[in-house]
Amino acid sequence: MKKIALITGATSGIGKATATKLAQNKIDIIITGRRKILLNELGEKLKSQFNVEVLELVFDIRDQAEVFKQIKELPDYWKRIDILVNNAGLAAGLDTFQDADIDDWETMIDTNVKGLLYISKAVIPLMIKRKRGHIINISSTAGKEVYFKGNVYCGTKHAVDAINKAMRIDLLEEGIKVTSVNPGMVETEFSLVRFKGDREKAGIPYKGIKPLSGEDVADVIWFVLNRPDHVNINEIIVTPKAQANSIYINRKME
Ligand code: NDP
Ligand code: 8X3
Repeated sequence: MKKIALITGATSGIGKATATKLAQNKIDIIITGRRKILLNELGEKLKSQFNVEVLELVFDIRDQAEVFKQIKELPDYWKRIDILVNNAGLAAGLDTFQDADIDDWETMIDTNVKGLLYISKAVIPLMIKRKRGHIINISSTAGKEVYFKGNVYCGTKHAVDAINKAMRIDLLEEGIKVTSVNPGMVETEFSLVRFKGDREKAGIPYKGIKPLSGEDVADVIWFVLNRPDHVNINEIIVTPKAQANSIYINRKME
């Protein structure tokens, strides 16, 4: 029987690349995000290119009631979720604590932490019923070290790191694997979103280095998912060669 994966935030970047990688490997995919057109485009492409089933769910992960409704109303076939990739997330702004916009903080906490909790809480009972499943939580190097002006974004990713560990303990008896994938700098829409559409500012973090691509992270996710059943990778940190961690970056390599 074919496996089913649900990937949040599949309209771009890491989520889109992961959906593509899993579809390439004949996994049926539920893709989610707010941008309907992008989801539809990706859905059509995956279906025609890889001959898999794709279900597109358009919703805002911050909307608790909507998240639970979407999962509850899944057709029976799609309720057999084997893999949940908790990927939807963002950074909003890069400011000192004293200058940061409180709305940006709310957005990051509501999306990166609360959204991840809602979708997990909705999907996990389906996995428990089948005593199987694998949850991949996309954290970050920002969940390992705090950097200047990263304050609340780093806080949300540290929270994901802690939630990841907690999930693994609580789900141990249920036969469900839990892994965090912690990437360093990946060139996606992330920086453009963080700097609210300012392309010049968005390019600055990647100056002088070759960042990871969404596909690089998708490869790591596939490696994690593709271990034998008795093996779990608890967490994995992946950075560009030019990055030692959140703080130390060699910009003279390129
Ligand atoms: P992108 O901006 O390219 O993708 C983010 C995805 O999240 C989009 O598909 C977006 O979909 C979705 N999303 C954002 N907010 C919401 C929301 N409220 N409801 C539903 N979906 C939402 O960034 P990345 O691919 O880089 O980011 C993916 C994850 O990886 C994030 O959790 C990020 O924190 C993490 N990460 C990124 C790194 C990087 O350097 N890029 C490094 C380490 C971790 P839509 O806008 O259509 O709703
Ligand atoms: C995204 C990576 O370094 O911009 O999580 O915070 S970083």
